[in-house]
Amino acid sequence: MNKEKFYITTPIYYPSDKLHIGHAYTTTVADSLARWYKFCGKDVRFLTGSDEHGQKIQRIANEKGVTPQHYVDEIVASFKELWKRMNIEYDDFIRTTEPRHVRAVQEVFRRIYAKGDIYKSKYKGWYCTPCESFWLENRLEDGKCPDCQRPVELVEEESYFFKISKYQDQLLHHIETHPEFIQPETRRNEMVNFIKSGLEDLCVSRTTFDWGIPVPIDENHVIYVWFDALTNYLTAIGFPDDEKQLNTWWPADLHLVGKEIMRFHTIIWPIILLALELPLPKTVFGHGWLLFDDDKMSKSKGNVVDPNALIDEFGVDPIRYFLLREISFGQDGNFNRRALIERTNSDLANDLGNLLNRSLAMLNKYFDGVVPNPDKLQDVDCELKQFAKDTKDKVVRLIDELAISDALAALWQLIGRANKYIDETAPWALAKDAADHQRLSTVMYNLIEVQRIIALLVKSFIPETGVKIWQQLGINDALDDQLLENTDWGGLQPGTRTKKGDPIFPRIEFKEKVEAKTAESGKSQKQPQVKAISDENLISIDDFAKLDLVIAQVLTAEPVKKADKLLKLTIDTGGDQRQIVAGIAQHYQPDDLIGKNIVIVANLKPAKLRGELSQGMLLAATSADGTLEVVSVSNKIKPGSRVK
Ligand code: ME8
Repeated sequence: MNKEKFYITTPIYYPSDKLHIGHAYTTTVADSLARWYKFCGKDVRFLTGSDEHGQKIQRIANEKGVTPQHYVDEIVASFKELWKRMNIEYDDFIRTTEPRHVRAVQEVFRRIYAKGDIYKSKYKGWYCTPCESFWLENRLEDGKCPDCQRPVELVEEESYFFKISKYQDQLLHHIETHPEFIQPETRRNEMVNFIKSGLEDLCVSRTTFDWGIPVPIDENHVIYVWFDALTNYLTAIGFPDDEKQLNTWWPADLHLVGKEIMRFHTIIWPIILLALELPLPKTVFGHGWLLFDDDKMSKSKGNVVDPNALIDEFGVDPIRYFLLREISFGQDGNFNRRALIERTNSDLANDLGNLLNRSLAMLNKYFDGVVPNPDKLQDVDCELKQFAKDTKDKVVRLIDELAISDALAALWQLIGRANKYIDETAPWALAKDAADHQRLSTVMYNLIEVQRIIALLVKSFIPETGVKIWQQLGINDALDDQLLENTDWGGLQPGTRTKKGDPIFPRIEFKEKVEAKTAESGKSQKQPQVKAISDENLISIDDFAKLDLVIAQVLTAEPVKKADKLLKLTIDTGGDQRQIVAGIAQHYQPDDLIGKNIVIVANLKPAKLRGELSQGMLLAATSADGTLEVVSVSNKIKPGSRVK
């Protein structure tokens, strides 16, 4: 049997310090996709590793008074420990100091040199050591690195140059004819503009330090660290010795990288491959940054979040789930402790955890914990069964589109549907009458069966939770052997003895009180005065740009129980759905809002109001007589449009 292959990679990280949550983000996404495609029956290879050469590492080792090798060995051990704790199941971990890699990089250099595409000359220009990138004067911004805004150094040295300009048109043609090559589209446009502004030949060797792979034809030079690092994707699949392995896995299906290193992966790397006459990777996806207080996390800014400390506090799956669900893949997103706790409590403890707990408690009570035989299905059962099937199809499609957060949102709709099924079928009422015994059997079977399917669909993303649910369901078949096809309805064997355990996600108590900011729009009955313009209340355009004001369409609206001022709305923000809670119940009938295109602050910290999660705030204005009107625009403006 010939399985379809899937080769996925993360960047290989610099061991310039311990890893932070930003690195964990890319690697968690890659791990989840690798697990998902294995589950879908593909032959998957998942590569990560460490980028150990270069001036930056040599300097740090010197400062610490140890050899670079000694220094990287220690840090790389901490990388591997972290990945183990995060349940990252890579197939290979490549270190650029390994002999297999040195051989591969030297061979790439040799081949391109033999082709006449590498020549010796002199470099005079700027260098950003944190990014390990060369810059010509005209690309600098305020004399600083345009990527990281840090100071650059003047470098003047003999260098080998790679004629990348020669491949400019060929690369542009490839990008234009392969829309899937650079994703998301905004990054493609940035890269195309960069290429069109003209590519300069690239320095591919250095002489002012020696922590690198020697140029095979000139021992005075070491190979430029990015030329070295990018080659890792070939080394790990046997280049140059193992043709068969290389042909099996190359081209890579997906290089996942942060947006700041797209230039290396979509310009320099493809041109190296064009020069080697090898096919180009199918997709390079440049995801957004994880921000902390709206600023990029970085070691030099000292605002990094340590994943080990988070795992100690919350366990691994809340972190994996938060990263995958909270951040729309491709866009920047804030890391926020409060939001992590909210997500854990609402989605994991309430929705998923309680579903399992309630169901198994009832099964213990009514059937001694043993799954009964189902009888005829009624409409409500068929609906649940269809919902499970539709969810599976939707998740398959969304993951293929790399819409990971949306895929999890869809999965949680199924969890919500299963919780609703309990309320609709009221097993406790059926249990009161012996005449309803068959019906109770069917309901309890369905309830456990839908959770078998849920366990299979979530296990790629939150693997520890998948295992915990599976164990409590008491299913004997090994979870690792289960594939997508096992999610068809009816796979659960009647007679299975479940093993109810502790709640899989205990609720996390907040230390501070959650502010109810989102409800405040409807509270004030007084006509507010517009403040006169004065220096104290002026904001800069940058302050305004922090607000993510978005058009959203109201899909559903309903009152919040025991809160006479609140309405909860499901809104479409252009491809994503979310819930907001607003203090407008005394001014609007829920039905009047459905279909309206409202304006929301989309990047407001989520909050819980009367137990309901609110992810954003709508804008509204109050008139002199106290009536309130929600700000809205016509339906000509599509949901997701930005208000500027
Ligand atoms: O660039 N948000 O290594 P690196 C999201 N060695 N992702 C982040 C992040 C953040 N705040 N911070 C880091 C290098 N990352 C090179 C790569 S590949 C041939 C060589 C993730 O240690 C993201 O994937 O600086 C980013 O591209 C990568 O870590 C940079 O890691």
